[in-house]
Amino acid sequence: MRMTFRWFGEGNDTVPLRYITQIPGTEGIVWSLHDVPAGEEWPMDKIMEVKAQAEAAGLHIDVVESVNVHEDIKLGLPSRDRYIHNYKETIKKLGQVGVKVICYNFMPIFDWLRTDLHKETEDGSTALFYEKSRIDGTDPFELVRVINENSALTMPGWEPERLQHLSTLFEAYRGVTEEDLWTNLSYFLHEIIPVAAENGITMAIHPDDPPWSIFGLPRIMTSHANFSRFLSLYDHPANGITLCSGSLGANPENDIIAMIHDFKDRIPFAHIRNVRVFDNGDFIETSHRSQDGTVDIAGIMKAYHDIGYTGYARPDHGRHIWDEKCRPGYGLYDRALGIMHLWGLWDAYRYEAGQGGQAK
Ligand code: DNO
Ligand code: MN
Repeated sequence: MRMTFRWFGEGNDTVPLRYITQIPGTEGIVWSLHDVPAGEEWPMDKIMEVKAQAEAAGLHIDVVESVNVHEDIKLGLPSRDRYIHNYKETIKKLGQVGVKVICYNFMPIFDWLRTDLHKETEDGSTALFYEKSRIDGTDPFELVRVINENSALTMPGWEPERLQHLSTLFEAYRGVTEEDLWTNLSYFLHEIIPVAAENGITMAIHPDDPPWSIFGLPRIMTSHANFSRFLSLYDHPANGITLCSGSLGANPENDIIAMIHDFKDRIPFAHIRNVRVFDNGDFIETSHRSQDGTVDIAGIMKAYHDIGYTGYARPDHGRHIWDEKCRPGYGLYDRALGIMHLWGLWDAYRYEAGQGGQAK
């Protein structure tokens, strides 16, 4: 397992790179060019800038999250070919600088969605929270306004420039079904996977978060069956999955341990985090420990251990603890604790299997 840490870029993240280097066993950043709009080709000089910064801190840039997919591609519009062309050019450039995995998602309009970015918990920490009834009965425009007002830093997928076109986007998705989305995803994969393969890159789709339809928009990367279907759309090792335990775990019917075993050769990147799901469908993000949420993180790490996982991993979101001021979900403290918990489990399983306490 190769541990990484998401970093949003100089001036765009509260965590300095040298702090990341100091987290035990953490070898690389998970990065993106957050100021390049979806659909545009990434400029080489900006890619090189991040590479130089990371390497100066002793970290690699093997994993990119995300190269965002333009809405016209998800919608299957004729203009998609221009954006797919740009996507391929970006893949080629990332291959040239040694990137190995590109994480992306295929969610219409919204990336991950929560109703509260700072929900107070019993111990005084705050965490990302999803209140189902508020989403079910809410006007999406109002929600976007509130979320953006409460966030000091713009979150990926929530760029104000993009969201001001929200009504046009909703209009465009009217009548687009899940089957349409599958067709458009398949078209995209057939275009980009060969380019990724030629350039030494594995594409890794992220599950939808939460893994169900919101505001009537279609969502397909939600379940075991749908991930199987995804892998068979283009059956090639360069067509992989970012297995995110927190996103999939928001639906307790998802058996993540079974997915790790069934998809074992197709998981280049693991997001590992816990959530607590309540009976009414609400969920809150918690510490990584199995006891603190409803996702069995210890069982998940055992599964990764048992398949001999050699891919990349990151702790994904954390709570906001010790009064840290940070991007929602992306502080230093809880994610660093998460990494140590994951390594603790990993090392114990290795030790137990006679693979040595000091093995990687
Ligand atoms: C949620 C997070 C997401 C993820 C993007 C990937 O679990 O990991 O923000 O980064 O959806 O494209
Ligand atoms: Mn994730």
